[in-house]
Amino acid sequence: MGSHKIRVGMIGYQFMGKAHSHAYRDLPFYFEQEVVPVLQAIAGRNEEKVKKEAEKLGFLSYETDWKKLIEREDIDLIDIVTPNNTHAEMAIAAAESGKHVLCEKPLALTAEQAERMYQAVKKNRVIHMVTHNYRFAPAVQYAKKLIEDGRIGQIRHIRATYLQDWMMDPNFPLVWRLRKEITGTGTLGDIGAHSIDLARYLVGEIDEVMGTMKTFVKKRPLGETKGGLSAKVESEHMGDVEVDDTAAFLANFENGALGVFEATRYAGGNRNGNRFEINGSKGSIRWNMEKMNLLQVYFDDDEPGLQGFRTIHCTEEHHPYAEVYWPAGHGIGYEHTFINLLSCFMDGVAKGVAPRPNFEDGLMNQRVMEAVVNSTEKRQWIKIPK
Ligand code: SOE
Repeated sequence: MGSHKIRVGMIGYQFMGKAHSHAYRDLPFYFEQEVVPVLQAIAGRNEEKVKKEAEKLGFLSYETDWKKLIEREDIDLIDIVTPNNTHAEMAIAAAESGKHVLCEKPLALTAEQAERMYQAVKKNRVIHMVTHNYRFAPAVQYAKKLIEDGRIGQIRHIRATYLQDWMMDPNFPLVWRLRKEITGTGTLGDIGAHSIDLARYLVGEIDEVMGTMKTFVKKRPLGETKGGLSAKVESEHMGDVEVDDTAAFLANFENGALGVFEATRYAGGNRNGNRFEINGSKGSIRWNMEKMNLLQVYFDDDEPGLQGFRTIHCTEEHHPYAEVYWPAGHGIGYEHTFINLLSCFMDGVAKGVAPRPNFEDGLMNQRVMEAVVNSTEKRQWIKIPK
């Protein structure tokens, strides 16, 4: 197959920078595709650090000003892995200079920003995607297939929880994920956004929500960690936590299904408990990221006496992506969700169509989150604007 190169310029290089760079590097190893990424350049403000990261992550060059990266003629795709408050300006500038854009989630701070981002990529006809990577776990894609094939019938419930515990210690510092001006919302945008994306993918559009949000630890030491999610700082200076430690909401879907959502960083013992259970008129499906290759399914027409949830290891030839990885039972991990997502992005570039989840999905997601915040403030059901 003939291939052409797409030259990647990445802005940022921490947790997500590492996940994305690794995925670009591994992509051609597993997927034979028409469009192949080249790690052309990376941007970060601190020269010493960005130089070191460029070498480690495998980029050919670096910039200390993201605007210069976007102006460069030897870059075709801008990948944004910086904190949320920077996404809109960067993505719009990238689109306006004719570059394809991949952006970390949540797409923006507000629905208004997300709308402008979506208009910019549409107007400039570039390929765009937002990195809701969990859609790309093979078990989740198989769940989607079972739903589309009608195997669980009409969907009535989704119970989606995203449970973490890495911020329970009150001495954990006021990192950017807790600073409203940088992050927008707390758990809602950081992890609840993933549950919303999974629900929209598997169940459909949300019509209205009723939310409640809480902040358990109201002051934290000032300072940043070294990039991980668990390091602590000692500081005498405290700052206010202005975002949610937990967000929960009820949702009515357009197709009549009912959703119950919960996102928290205070669910002790749950490190990355991204889970859902979907119940339909003919069966049920359950997934848990911590056992990401497994899917639990229940079919109501199973023989009486043998009914119950069965556990499927989604690594067989019948399952999505199995053919590019390992033999049955040899599972894949978190990092492969990003590789699978990028394979879609590259296909999208080859075909000239923005794959999903794209900026339109990011915008819809943002509208749901904004409605959850409004509902919490007003203590009433809020319709999602269309
Ligand atoms: C931290 O809460 C975090 O890394 C999120 O930012 C990611 O989106 C999620 O995938 C895992 O947890």
